[in-house]
Amino acid sequence: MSTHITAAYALAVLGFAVGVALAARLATVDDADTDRGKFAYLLAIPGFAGLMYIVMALDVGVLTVGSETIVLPRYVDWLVTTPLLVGYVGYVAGAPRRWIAGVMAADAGMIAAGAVATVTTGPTKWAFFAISGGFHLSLFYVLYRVLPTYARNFSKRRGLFKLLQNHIGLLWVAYPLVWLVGAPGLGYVSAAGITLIIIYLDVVAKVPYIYFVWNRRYCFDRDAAES
Ligand code: RET
Repeated sequence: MSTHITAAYALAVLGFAVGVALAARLATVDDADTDRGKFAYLLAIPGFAGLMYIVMALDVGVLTVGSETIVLPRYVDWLVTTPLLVGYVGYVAGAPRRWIAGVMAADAGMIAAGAVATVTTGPTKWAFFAISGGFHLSLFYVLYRVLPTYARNFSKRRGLFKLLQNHIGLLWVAYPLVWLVGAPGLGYVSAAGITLIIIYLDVVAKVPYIYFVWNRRYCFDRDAAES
């Protein structure tokens, strides 16, 4: 692995460390608020990503399956942390458990099918890409059509909900496009280029997300008092 890529992984680990520090403060701050925002749970997002990034920086877990290559820790990271990112948005919206579980399951399906698409070839690859894309669309449907009907009931939390909804809405469409132009798809962009783009996207998808919650941490309290 080139030193540039190793350096980018190391920088990302630093970024996730900032996310962990922020999430840790969020989890320990303001006595009674802690339960209402379920803040402790957010620690796992930059925490687990940081761990997988250390593994990637060490160049461990790059597997070759037939003619295809997969960076396994990347998919393990996504499989664990992206359902948490999207599930927490459901929690902020005040959605019932079945929708939170449903959107988390769709997300996990998207990542698992994407991993299969990455290591297969020919029609199988494109079938799994389509399955992953289908899960992606269903996730966006829940995010933009279902969750807002619940978020509407909260005056203060709604602001944080919209922020996280659009943060995901803007960033997450980039992933299938990057996959498409990279080696697992059409191969227009070099593996090193794709790796750098994904590192950047992953940090931006996770660390500012924690910051947004930190910034609006009191919204849970006020709405709880109102209802
Ligand atoms: C894949 C492959 C094929 C199709 C689709 C994909 C979507 C991936 C997404 C990943 C999001 C990752 C995030 C990481 C944060 O750190 C698996 C690339 C639809 C949406 C947000």
